[in-house]
Amino acid sequence: PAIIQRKDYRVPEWLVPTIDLDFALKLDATRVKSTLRVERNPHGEQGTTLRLNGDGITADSVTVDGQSTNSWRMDGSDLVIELDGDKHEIVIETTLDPAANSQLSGLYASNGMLCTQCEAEGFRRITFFPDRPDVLSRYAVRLAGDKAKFPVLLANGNEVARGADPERDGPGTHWAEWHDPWPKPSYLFALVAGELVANRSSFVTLSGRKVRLAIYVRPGDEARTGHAMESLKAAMKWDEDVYGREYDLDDFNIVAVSDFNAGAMENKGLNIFNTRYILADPDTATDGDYDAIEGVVAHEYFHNWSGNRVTCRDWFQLSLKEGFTVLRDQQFSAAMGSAPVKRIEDVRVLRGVQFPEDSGPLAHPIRPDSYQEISNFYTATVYNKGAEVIRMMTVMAGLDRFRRGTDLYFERHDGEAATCEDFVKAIEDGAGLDLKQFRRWYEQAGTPRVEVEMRHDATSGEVRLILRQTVPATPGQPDKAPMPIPLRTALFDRMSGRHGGEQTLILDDATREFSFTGFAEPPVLSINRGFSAPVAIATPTPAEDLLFLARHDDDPFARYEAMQQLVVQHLVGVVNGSVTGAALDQGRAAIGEAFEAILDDRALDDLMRGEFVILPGETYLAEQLLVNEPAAIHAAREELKAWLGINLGAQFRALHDRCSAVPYSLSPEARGSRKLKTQALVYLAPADPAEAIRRAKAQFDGADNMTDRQGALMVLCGLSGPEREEALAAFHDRYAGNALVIDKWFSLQAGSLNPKALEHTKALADHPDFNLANPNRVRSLYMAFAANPQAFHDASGEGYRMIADLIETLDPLNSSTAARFVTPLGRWKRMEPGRSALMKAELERLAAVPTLSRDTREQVSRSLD
Ligand code: HT7
Ligand code: ZN
Repeated sequence: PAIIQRKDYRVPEWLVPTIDLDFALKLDATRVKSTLRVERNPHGEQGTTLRLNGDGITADSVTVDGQSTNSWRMDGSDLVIELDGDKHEIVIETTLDPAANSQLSGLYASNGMLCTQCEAEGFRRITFFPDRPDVLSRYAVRLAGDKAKFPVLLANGNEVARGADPERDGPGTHWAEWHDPWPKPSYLFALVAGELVANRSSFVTLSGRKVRLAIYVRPGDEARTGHAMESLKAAMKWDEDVYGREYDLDDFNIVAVSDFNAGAMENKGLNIFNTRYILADPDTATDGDYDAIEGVVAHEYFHNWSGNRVTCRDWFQLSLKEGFTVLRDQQFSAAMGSAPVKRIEDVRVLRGVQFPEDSGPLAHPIRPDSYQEISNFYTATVYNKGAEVIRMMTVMAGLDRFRRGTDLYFERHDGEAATCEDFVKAIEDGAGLDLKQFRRWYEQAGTPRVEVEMRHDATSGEVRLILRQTVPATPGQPDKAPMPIPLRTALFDRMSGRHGGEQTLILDDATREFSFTGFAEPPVLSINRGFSAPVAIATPTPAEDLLFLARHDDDPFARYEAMQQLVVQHLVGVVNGSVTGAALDQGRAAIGEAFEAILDDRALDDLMRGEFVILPGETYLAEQLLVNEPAAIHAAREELKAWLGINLGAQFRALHDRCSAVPYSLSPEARGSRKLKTQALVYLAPADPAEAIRRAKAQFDGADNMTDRQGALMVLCGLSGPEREEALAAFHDRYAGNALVIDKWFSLQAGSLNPKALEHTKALADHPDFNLANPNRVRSLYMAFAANPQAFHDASGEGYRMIADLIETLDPLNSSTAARFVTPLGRWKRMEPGRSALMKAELERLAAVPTLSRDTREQVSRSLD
């Protein structure tokens, strides 16, 4: 298989300043006429061959400068034309079958409508083109189709004309013409045609221009678009206020589709969304769904500058737009709600998904050096670690200086296809930072481990803090150089419970020592506050210090972290056998005490309290162990939950009562109550199942919103009894036909703590509502299952077989979705021997499938290496 290397980048030989696209739209036979004006790139190699990428398409006709020609040939899937001049007009006609496009890349049909997904390499499935992000063109698009089937015709930019021309386009048709004034790469092209209704609004920009806003959905769904619209307007305002970025077209359109491979897509002026990130009302969407919609709507909007106005030179630079845009959406969501809660959630995702990626066979730097299939690199590393790397720049520079850097970046590179290096240089110049060594964060994979040693001299009152870093070896990178790690740090006086000011320590060598004075007693160390660097602090902290920080730290993240560490250190000890007998009792008692203090702390808001009482996840716990023992980790975590439920039963019952009395609203207080209400049930369930069932049933039956209903159903699902079956049936009946809610119904069962979750998942794959063609439905069942350690890691290996079978069946239909399921099987090297062999055997079985797609084959072979 061809391996594409970052170092092989060459500027394009030919540019395409303009492209006209003419679509005669039909669900099963769309004709595309593409007119490219091509020009030799004076900076490129001066060859005579124009290579136009294609994928699964054939040319019906090709003309050069108005003449039909035979100076073209197919080279694999690409169309190659020999040209003798410097400027030519090429016209190519293709015919597509969108209804047969199950890959959901290129032009495809979804529920009777037509839509596109071109990132990363979908445009070449529509027409032949130099399908690379550094070829920027002005697009003029004409769409024609049956007026009854496709009353709405949308493309990027501005609608410049519309009408009907039955002689040209056929009876019953209409057409629309869209021009996008902003040159863009092909991956940002989009069209939508279908029966859609719009929620319309407007936004007046910084400079007083009125922008028309519309969110298009299927008829009947428009009442559920209000939150997305409010999120969009808030994002537009925030980007002006915080980054000085104004919208640049007269229209901003969003379309929601139910068949979509990812969350959403930032096509210029025409964002296309998975319905999951648009539709919400209290009856069908949880508080988490509301937050996700706000974040994703903002993310796609922010791409208008970080991605569209300044795009990527090549796909190795993906983090240039994705890392930066994730940081921007995280900052936005923090500003819209509780900043500390948002930080905790973001770190939970990083540690639960990205840290395992960074320590596994698929580890790669945020700017990878090679790939076979780019869609495999839309990863937590490129997105979330990419955001953390830029966040560290904000820590080192401060927000004002960072803003000077981003202003310079946008000014220097507006209208260009840029690199990560361009971004770093602009921040360096604009913010006045020296990022020479910092560039290693772009080059090296792996999560740095920081060891901490504190030496205290009682006579002089000096404290010496010795910090050491190691960056673990990762595939292809056995040796690493030290990276600058900014650690926000405070030293607390034990007596007063206060510190004398926070400092940012930069650990920029393998070992560094920092000295502090004025400490009669050894202080308590609060380090990596706010999670200022994406590293693991490898040295255990004494439990008494963690208890101190959990009570006194004035950094909310550090306080949360102290609680988490207290639990992590205890559970890791239980699993590896070092915590037994009296130590086990003491450990539990300390955790119980800390929980009680959190439950009683009146100064804490409920949203934050809700975060404190979530135990570290099993994947994160597994990361702390050299050899993963999923059954032991699960048992230890469940036993601790039960112990807390028994010993703090009165508090959890009181909490459930208190929170159940708070009426529904979207206020932070009410949201906090809903979060805690279900958390209380989570602890009561293993401690007193009958009581938990009674309370969960009452919560389910009385719920006036999805957060409470889903929370109660989750708890019931994990238990056994008629209440579980009744609630599942009632939920299914109530929401029959509402795809997004039925997805929840699948997920709750596949992700459940119920010991029969494996059996239930198997049965659900045969449920009439299950549909392999819809990625949301596939993910709702199988991603939830693969993320459910006790079911997926069943000692029989049946869970592994089920995922491998899914990959094999799904791969020919939708390879990029299938490839994503390889990751959970890839963790075999860190697994205990029995399960490790079973996982590896499934990967080997997949590797032997001769017809495997490039996407899946790349992931399978990297996982086996
Ligand atoms: N930039 C978008 C990426 C995306 C995508 C990638 C591969 C296959 C399908 C896809 N749909 C969208 C989304 C984003 O990060 O904003
Ligand atoms: Zn993005």
